Amino acid sequence: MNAKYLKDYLAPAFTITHIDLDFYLDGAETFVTAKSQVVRKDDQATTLVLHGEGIEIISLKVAGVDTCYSQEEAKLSIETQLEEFELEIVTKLDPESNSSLEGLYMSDGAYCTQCEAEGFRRITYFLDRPDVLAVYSVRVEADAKAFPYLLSNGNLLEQGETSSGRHFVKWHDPFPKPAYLFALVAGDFDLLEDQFVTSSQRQIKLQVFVDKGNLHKAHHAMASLKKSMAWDESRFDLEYDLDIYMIVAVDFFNMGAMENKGLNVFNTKYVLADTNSATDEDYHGIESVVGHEYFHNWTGNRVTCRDWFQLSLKEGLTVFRDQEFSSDLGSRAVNRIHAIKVIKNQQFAEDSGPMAHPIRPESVIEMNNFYTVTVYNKGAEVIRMMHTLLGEKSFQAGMKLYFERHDGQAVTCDDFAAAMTDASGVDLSLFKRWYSQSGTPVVTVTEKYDAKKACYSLVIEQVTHSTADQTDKLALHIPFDLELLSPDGTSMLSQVLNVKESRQEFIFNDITEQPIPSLLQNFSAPVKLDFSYSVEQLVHLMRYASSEVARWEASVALISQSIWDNVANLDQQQSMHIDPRVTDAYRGILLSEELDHALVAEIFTLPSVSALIEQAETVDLDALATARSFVVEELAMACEDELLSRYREQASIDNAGSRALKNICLLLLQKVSDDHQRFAKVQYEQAENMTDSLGALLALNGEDSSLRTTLMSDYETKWSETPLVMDKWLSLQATCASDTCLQQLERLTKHQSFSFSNPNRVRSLIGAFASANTVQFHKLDGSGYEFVTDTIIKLNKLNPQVAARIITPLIQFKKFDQARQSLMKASLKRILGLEDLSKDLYEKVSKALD
Ligand code: BAL
Ligand code: ZN
Repeated sequence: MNAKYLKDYLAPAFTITHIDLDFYLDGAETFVTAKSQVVRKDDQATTLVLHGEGIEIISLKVAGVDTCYSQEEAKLSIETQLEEFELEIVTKLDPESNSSLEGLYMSDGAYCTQCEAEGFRRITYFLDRPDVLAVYSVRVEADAKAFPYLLSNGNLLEQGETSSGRHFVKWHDPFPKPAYLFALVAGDFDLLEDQFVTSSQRQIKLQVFVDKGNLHKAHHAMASLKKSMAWDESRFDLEYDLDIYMIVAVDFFNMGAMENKGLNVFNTKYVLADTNSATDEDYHGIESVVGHEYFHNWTGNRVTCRDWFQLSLKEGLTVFRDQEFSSDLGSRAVNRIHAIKVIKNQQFAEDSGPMAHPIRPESVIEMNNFYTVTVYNKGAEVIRMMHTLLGEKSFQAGMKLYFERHDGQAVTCDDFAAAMTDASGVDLSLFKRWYSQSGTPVVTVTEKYDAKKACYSLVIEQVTHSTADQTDKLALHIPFDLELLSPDGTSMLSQVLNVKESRQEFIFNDITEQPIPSLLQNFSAPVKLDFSYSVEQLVHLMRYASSEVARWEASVALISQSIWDNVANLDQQQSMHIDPRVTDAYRGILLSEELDHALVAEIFTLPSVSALIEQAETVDLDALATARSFVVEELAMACEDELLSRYREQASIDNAGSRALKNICLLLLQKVSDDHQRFAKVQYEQAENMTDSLGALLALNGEDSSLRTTLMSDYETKWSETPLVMDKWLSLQATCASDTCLQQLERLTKHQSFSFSNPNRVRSLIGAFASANTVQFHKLDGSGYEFVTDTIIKLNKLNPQVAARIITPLIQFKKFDQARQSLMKASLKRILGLEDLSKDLYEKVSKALD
């Protein structure tokens, strides 16, 4: 299985300017007629090479004449001397047996498509690459009763009846687009309609389609869409362009959602919500994903990627935009904390594992493997750093210039950076290394203070260690946000330093007292900070840092230090203990009146075992888990009174921040005494929303108990007919700390609420187990690895994309002891030995075993 390389990019020899698609939808007898207007771009080219996979050709005509072609490895070649011609291809598809959920497939009785990255080639033979932009006209015909709604991109042109109970609809999308943005949906839905009036007074019809009976759960998605449209106008001066914007929610979907022009297809998880069935976190996720897909209309659709190596051009930028949207609408600090956790807990792991790649990868075997936290989330951090360097005004000038230059084009990350540079005058030439260099820089800081001269200095050194994909690393341009606090907690200085070399010294004069530095504030660059903070300094930062994010960072550093100290104690066979200054600092947070409840909840959400693993080079997992449990219990015991009073205080307050705080207090109280189970029982029984129900169950999920069994069973009975709500139950089972967890999971793979063919179900049960139940997954008898491996093998043919997603924790074995490494490698070898191994799995497993 061959890799493709960025360095080999060639502009297309032919392009397609228009395509007329005719879909005759009829189960296993589905036909697609595609008439493409092909134009030669390269005078020398005489072979038109099209992409196509897993589809049957019924006929192929060039300029109206049946024509010979050759086929080899998902490519079809036609010899031609013509400059411009119509290519007509009829293909036959079987959407019902398409379990990969790429191309045209069925989701619960509805036809739908997923074409990014390379799904369109499973519909017809085409130039399926993002730099071929065509105008699409689409006719869809199907049975009128079973499929009353026939949807595609753009504006609706015409509809009518055909013979024997069938009907058709014609759509036209005036904006040229790459094939990955094509979409079709045919089905029977409930429809929520609304409208949005743009800043230039155009009326846009808004439609959200959901499965029958779910209309009452579509309102939050609709409200989020309207907020997104208004926000993109006010913050980015970007207006919607078509007359209609449609969202369709489907239960079978590999991704979260897809930004097809004018017709977004969404995973139900990011549309359906009411307070009974969805948590505050779900509500937030919906707002953020609806925003993300909407923002793609400009950053992705109007200006798209030249090739898939440039994926971060649209994804990094759009994640940055959705993060800003959430931060402008909600708590900036809490949103930032969530984004930082993704980088530290997941992206750093990717960077230090076998799939390390820069945000603009240089080689790819299966593109679906590169929809990663690196391309998306580190990509967003790179945009955020540009924003820090340029400031909001110049950044917006850069965006304006980017659209002026490139509207309607397929471009590169370099084109984006050039627009930013040209609009701002800021030299980004060194900064652009972030696009090509993988790995996480380690930034080591040492401080010096000369009281006599009132001079404080910081030496900042950076090094990026070699990664699986690259050995030679260069110094990066790192915006390093710094605050100096005086011993009484006042801010003495706040500044962003430009770190550009391997070693730099920064000198600050007139610093009359020894300051406490708040380093890399707001996580101003995606790097690992190495600074020997004392307990006193961290406690000071928790109390006084101006930035709420810095206070949270200090709390994570403080508690982590305490856990690692106890790992060392265990290694040396010494008893464990916790410094009272740590528990006092945490108690101080609970006693503080001024802090936002959501922020307090974040501070008390103590780092998970997997987050702690990312702080170390190698790990003794058993000692780490023991030390963590000890510290969490000690902290909870030391704060019991405050946790109880905070819990009681929030009980009746109806907002998300208070619920988050209440639920984390409840969870920590369970570590103190079984007596506190009664709070969980009452909360579950009296819950008026899913956040409270789930909060109670999560609090009890730390161990087996008869109460847990009773409540889990009650929940199962209550929600057995609501798949998204049962997903939460599956995840609770998968992340239960009990030693019997795995036996339970094996039984649950046969539960009526579970199905291997639905990605949401697989992610909720097996994905959650592998990624979030670190201790049980890494059990020394290898049973966790075996269980996940069996699932991956089952999914290899059924849905390779999902298989390759859930394998991630299994390929990240380097930090573990030899015994675990051997077991994990043996599992990977079992996968590598499969006949018909998918490209998706091959790429990850072969790199891991390399
Ligand atoms: N483009 C794939 C889904 C998303 O990132 O919006
Ligand atoms: Zn996206």
